[in-house]
This record gives sequence, structure tokens and C-alpha cells, in this order.
Amino acid sequence: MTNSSIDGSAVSEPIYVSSPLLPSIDAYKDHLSEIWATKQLTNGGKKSICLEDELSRYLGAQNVAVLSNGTIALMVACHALKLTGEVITTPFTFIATIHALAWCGLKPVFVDIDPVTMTISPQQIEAAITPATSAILGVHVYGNRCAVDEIGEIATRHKLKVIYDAAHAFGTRHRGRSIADYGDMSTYSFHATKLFHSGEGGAVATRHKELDAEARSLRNFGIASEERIPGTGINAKLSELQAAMGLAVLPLVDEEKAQRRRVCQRYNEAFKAVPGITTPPLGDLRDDSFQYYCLRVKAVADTPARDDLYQRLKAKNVFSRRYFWPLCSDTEEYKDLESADPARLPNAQTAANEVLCLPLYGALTDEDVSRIITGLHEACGIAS
Ligand code: T4K
Repeated sequence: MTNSSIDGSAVSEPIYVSSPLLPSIDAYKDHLSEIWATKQLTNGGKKSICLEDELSRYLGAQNVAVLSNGTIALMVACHALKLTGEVITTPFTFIATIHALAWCGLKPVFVDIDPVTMTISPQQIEAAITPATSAILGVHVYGNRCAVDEIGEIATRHKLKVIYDAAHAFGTRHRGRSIADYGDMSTYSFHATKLFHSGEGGAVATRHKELDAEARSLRNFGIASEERIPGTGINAKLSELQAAMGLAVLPLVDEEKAQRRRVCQRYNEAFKAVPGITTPPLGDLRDDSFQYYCLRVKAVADTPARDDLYQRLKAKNVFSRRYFWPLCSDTEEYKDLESADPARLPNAQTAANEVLCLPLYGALTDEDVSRIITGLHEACGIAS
């Protein structure tokens, strides 16, 4: 789509990395009318209970407790598991993963990632375990599954807890099972930029009934009854208005995924032969999340370096993102940790310098996708 600038020349509309999946306003209003009738706006009303049931079914997860966002979901998981001391984790994630540990008084210990999946490398975990280690926190980054079998085996051997940050892995499955079946607890983000969202929101999922009960207590200040407040809880509740958004969005997720897959297929076809560019594997509709479309970019032949390509796309009003650069281990708050030494994290350093997430959402038109493809081809000296 184009607009006119002041001097009359054509200016194309900006295309951003994501755009929220929106239900029809009427579908949302139907849910709102029910809330108006009951006047229950929060504190575990019908909408959030119903959303938990629907999510549990959709995700194939046994227990799902909805929460106010994905960051607080990580913090609730850390508290529910009573973690102490050090937590072994990845530097290649959104900063919220690491901040959540810090807010819980836990020390992040960074280890390198697998060069292909970009998830925490199980080979690096064992050497990082000390008497102070209480858990491993893996991130299914871009929906790529962590090496859950190897991590589970290490955790059992060393009696460590495992949390998976599944913010990018909504609906992801491993060997036919929900990804939330692995580890002790998995956390989700339902932020507006996520495949499934409730505006803001999140959840913890777990196979363990007692951990689910603990998370539910923690999200409501640790209150058990009018007389008893046994835990140090917090306010981590999802409001009914947000739950209503989630209920209106969930039925649209499968079609959104199918549309995203078509976009990914076009991207892969268009970029597979561009020198220096590595395309991601095309996901499977049943097992993958289609949360992000991430290229790896190396300056080769006429292909510019990642940052240059990012700027050239931006000049064409195409806003890609360098998720996740800078690495969490290179930020001011964490760079002085011993485990943050760049020399210990070569795969993460390389990934952070090469990744480029292109716009991915179902409402991208064929014309939008063509514009993005042409923009990238031109930047790499290729005639589309
Ligand atoms: N763990 C992981 C691995 C995560 O990736 C995240 C969050 C979390 C934990 C924490 O979960 P939450 O506490 O957030 O639930 C975004 C999101 O804010 C963040 O949720 C997400 N990960 C992170 C990867 O990305 P930004 O700074 O990139 O978002 P922003 O505002 O630049 O949005 C990107 C584009 O999306 C905009 O250019 C336009 C579009 N957009 C965005 C919003 C918010 C819309 O069209 N409408 C909107 O309402 O952080």
C-alpha cells in the first residue's frame, strides 16, 4: 500500500515485525457483555476460568494457570519451585527471561547455545553446575525446542529443577506431546506481539498438580482463605477483560498459523539462494508455533552485513528486528558476571550478530510480502 508525501511522491506504508491478531469487535463485545452482566472484572471470574480450560485443551497441557504477563509467569515459576542460588540459562533470549531471575534474587549463569537451534546447549550445562545451582532455565527461542530429553536427563542426575520459557512456543509439540509436558514448569507470554495473545497476559503450565496449586496461590498474594495467608504471593492475576480478549483470539489461531506458514514458505523460496543468507526450516502446522521468521545473515558477495541489511530495509519502511541482539550477557546489568565473558559464549555471539527477524503475521498481504522480498533482494544486489 502507498500514501502520498508532502511533495506528492509515493511513500509506502510501514510494515512492522508483528501485528496483533485481532478478533472482530463484535466477537470481543459478546464476551464483554457477559462481564458487564456479572460485574466480575478480575480475581478469578468466569472468563479466566474458561480461558484456562480452553488453553489446557489447545496446548495439551494438564494444568494451566493464567497470569498477568510472561515475565511475572517466570517469577511465579521460580517461587513455586522455591529456587535458590544459581540458575543456568541462555544469554540468547529477551531480557525479561534474565530480569525475572534477578527479581527473584537468583544469579543467572550463562552458558552457550546450540549453533543451529540457538537454544541452550546441553553440553555446556553440566560444566556450569556448582553446589549453588538449583535449576536450569531453557528458552524455546523462536519456538525452536530446547534439547528437552538431554536437559531432563542432566536435571534428574543432578537433582535440579527445570523451567522452560515457552513465550515463543505457543502450541509447540515435541514427539507428539505438548512442549509443556517437559520440565517442571513452562511459562507463556500472551503479549500483543505473540501468536496467541490477550493484549497483555501469560501463564504457567505444569504436569504437577501441587505446583499448579502453588502458582494459583502465589498469583493472588498467597491468600489461601479469609483466615490464612501462608505464602509470600504477589498480584499476578489476569483481568477478565484480558481473558475475554484471549477467548476471542484463540479460535483464530489455527488460521493465523496457516497464513503465517504461507508467508514463511514464500520467504524461504525467495531467500534460499541468496549468498550469505540462511533460511529457517519450514515449520509444521501441527507442531510449530510460527512465532518469528528468523534469517541468519553473513556478509558474503553483495549481501551486506546484518546491521546494514536491517538499515536498508528500514529505509524502505520495512521494520525487521534483531531479536536477540544485544545478548543479555552483554547488557550493563549482567556483563560483569563471570559467565558473561564473550569468549565463553561464541555461538551466542555469532547468532546475536547474524539474526534478523522479518515481519510475520497473517494479515500481511501478498503485496506486502512481495515488497519485503524485493526490498531484501535489492539490498543484496539481486534483481527480483
Ligand atoms: N520470555 C521471552 C522469550 C520473551 O520473548 C518475552 C517477551 C518474555 C519472556 C516476557 O513476556 P511478557 O512479559 O512481555 O509477556 C516485544 C514484547 O513486548 C515482548 O513481549 C516480547 N517478548 C519481545 C520479544 O518483543 P518489543 O520491544 O520488540 O515490542 P514493540 O512494542 O517494539 O513491538 C514490535 C512491533 O509490534 C511494533 O513495531 C508494532 C507491533 N505492535 C506492537 C504492540 C505492542 C503492534 O502492532 N501493536 C501492539 O500493541 O518487545
